[in-house]
Amino acid sequence: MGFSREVRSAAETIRAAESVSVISHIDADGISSEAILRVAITRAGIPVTSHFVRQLEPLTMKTVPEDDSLKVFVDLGAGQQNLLEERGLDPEEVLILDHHVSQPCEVPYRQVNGVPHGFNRLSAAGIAYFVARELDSGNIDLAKVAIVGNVGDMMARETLGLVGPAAEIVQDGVAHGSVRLVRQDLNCYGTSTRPIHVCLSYNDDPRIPGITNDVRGAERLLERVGVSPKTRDGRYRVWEELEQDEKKAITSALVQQLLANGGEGVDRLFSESYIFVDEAERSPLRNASEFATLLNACGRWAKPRIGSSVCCGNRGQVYREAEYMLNNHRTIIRELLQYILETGVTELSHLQYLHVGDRYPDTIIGIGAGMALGKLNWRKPILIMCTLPEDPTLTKVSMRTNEWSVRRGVDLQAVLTTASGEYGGGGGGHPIAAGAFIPREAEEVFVSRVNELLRDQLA
Ligand SMILES: [Mn+2]
Repeated sequence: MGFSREVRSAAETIRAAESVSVISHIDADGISSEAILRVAITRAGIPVTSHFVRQLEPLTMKTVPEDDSLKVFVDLGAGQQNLLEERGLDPEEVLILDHHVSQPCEVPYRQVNGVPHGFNRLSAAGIAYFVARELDSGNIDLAKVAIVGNVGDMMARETLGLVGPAAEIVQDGVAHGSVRLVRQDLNCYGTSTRPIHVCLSYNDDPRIPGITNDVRGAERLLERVGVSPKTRDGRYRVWEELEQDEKKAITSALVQQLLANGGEGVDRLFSESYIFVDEAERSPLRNASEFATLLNACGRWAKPRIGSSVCCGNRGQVYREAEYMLNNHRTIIRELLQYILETGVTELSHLQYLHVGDRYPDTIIGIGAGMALGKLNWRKPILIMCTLPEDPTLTKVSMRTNEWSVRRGVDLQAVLTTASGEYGGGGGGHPIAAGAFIPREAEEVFVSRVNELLRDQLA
């Protein structure tokens, strides 16, 4: 069955349901997927309830209600069909909307998934969106939320913009009027909220000598090209509000800085960005990547419903709570970063690593690892381990690297999948960021195995 037919048939399945239960994941993609489905199903006049899980495993299967609703698994389910089977779920009461690789299964559960059709850069929120649009063409107002999910799941990262069916969603958002597509924007995080020099100095894709990790260097660059970092009334300006010629002056200077250092990364200086014109300027909801961070903050601190509610357009008290989650998230990540830098990492030939014990929740150690990498030896991938309070026999592993290493052949997903598999664990992710669970007693041998695999990749 072609992808469009899968989408049409999923919409028919939903339309025919008496009631729907949505089971989704707590990250930005899962939260936005759930919001899209809940809004679209409610608009279709069908009662819907939602359930969030950190991951679908035997323990969390109990959140799947035992009733005769249609169970829509989104951003999960494809790889856990054995759990649905074990639970005895009938193919008639299940619909899977996922973008992860499917696990072979005896029961023919219905599924919409871009992967078998070669759409590898379409996240679950994208699939949920196509189903929602099939339910009612009026649902194109949800394109914006789908873009947040796709960007949050790094679908735009390698290609410097959304491609394939995800690019069609961007076009819908533009047609609807809620999305502004900027084709050649600065490839930088925080363009709607951070002071320009901070925004520039935090960026390491591409890594710019004299700017990356150097706030003073970034300030001097602004001075040199004559762009005032502040408004007349003394407030720091953000990238989004600069005049065209000011942006041009800065990017030209950045290109020169890169060329003066060998020219590596010039091709990654620009990327598409997606601005939400109906959101307040200088707010974290103003562009797709910052909106995604807000959702991740809600999810990682066990408040996915707050994030979902913001996706549905709720502001006021709900938005204040989401903002609180975001600020709290950032404070704790700063503490974690401080902890990593103060404790120090152990360096192996191709890897640096640290065990943070139970000091920080496993949902944020990857982010801390990513931030620490820029301040440590950024040429070596970083691996952070932590213990899981709910299961002391398991260790969570998070790894981060940068585009510089990926271009040289590093693939963290491959490394962690292989190494964790050898010790009876499991892992996944992306070349640049990946995670795994391993048995606690294997920690030491696991780390040296990862180092060996990285050495092989770079050979
Ligand atoms: Mn996803």
